[in-house]
Amino acid sequence: MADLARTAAEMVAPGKGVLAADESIATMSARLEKAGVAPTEEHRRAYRELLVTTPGLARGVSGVILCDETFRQCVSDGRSFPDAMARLGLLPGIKVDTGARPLAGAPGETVTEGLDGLRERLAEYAALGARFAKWRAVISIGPETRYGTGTETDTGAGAGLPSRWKVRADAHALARYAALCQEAGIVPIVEPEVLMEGSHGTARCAAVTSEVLDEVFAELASAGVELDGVVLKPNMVVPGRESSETVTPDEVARATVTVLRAAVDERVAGIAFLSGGQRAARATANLAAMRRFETPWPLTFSFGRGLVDPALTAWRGDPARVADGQRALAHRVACNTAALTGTYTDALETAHAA
Ligand code: 5MM
Repeated sequence: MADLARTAAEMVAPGKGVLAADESIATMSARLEKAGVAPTEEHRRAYRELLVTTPGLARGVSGVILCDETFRQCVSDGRSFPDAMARLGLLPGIKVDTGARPLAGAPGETVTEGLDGLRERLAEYAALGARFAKWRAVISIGPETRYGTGTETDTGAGAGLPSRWKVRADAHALARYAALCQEAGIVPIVEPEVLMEGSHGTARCAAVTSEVLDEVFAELASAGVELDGVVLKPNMVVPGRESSETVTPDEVARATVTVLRAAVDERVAGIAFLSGGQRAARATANLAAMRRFETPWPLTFSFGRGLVDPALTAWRGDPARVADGQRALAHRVACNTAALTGTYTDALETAHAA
């Protein structure tokens, strides 16, 4: 167990975060197409090589999460991605869930799958060099039910979601995954993501995030998961994308830390936020604002889009623009590292564009 706790502490070491580059083949292909790049296996590989070989990446990034395809690919010098990363001082991580599928008994809701054969897959990933893993549950917030008012939102699609059954099913799967990871000597990133899609306000996001985290920690306890060998990857508490509510980074930080303090066990090794589709600079500003609050665990980033979107746009599949893509990623890492150390400013944010 001491090894797991050491690895988890390394993942959330001061001034460092985790890069999520584990988009599934379908998601990565869609993002490449949107950027005007043909969605081939070689482009997915080349893009991930650009990311992990960014000069100086390990100064602000402790580890990188990859998907199965990338984990088995090689960088240009012939080394496997996990080997190349280890040499670059980056912990290799692997996404082991197989995605969200419709949940029987919960119309319109999903459960994240991937437990079948997971023990064997984890043993193989450990042999290939995986030091940590990730499993993401996705929770949608539907319109609030207001029984008896006769309005359309009472019974409209998704009203009242998430259901208890969905929350329990995802929490149970996360705990079984986490226990299997620890058995294999791999640190689990536990990611219950409450999505930003919807018109709900901050209060509803806070209530749903609390409910989800309470259930996750109850299940982790039932499964005997050692919390100092776990990194939690939650959403920030923010209003839905279609909400008219506006909030400042300080308000996001206060709402988020309040929920986490009440729900997250103090023994957890650290908390690494996802960006959730927020604008990259906004996710960083929110993270910077979290520093004003004391917490029993280190807080950091495990952004996907919030780190890599500008790099993909700068690269656009052109080998001559690899250095541009790497500069864009290095800039986002520098901004987020500054957010962690209290040196994030508007000037730093705009420095790269200038
Ligand atoms: C990088 O994207 C991850 C994999 O997504 P799919 O399995 O849907 O292809 C995703 O789990 C990501 O790690 C989290 O959503 C956090 O990423 P963001 O972009 O929200 O920080």
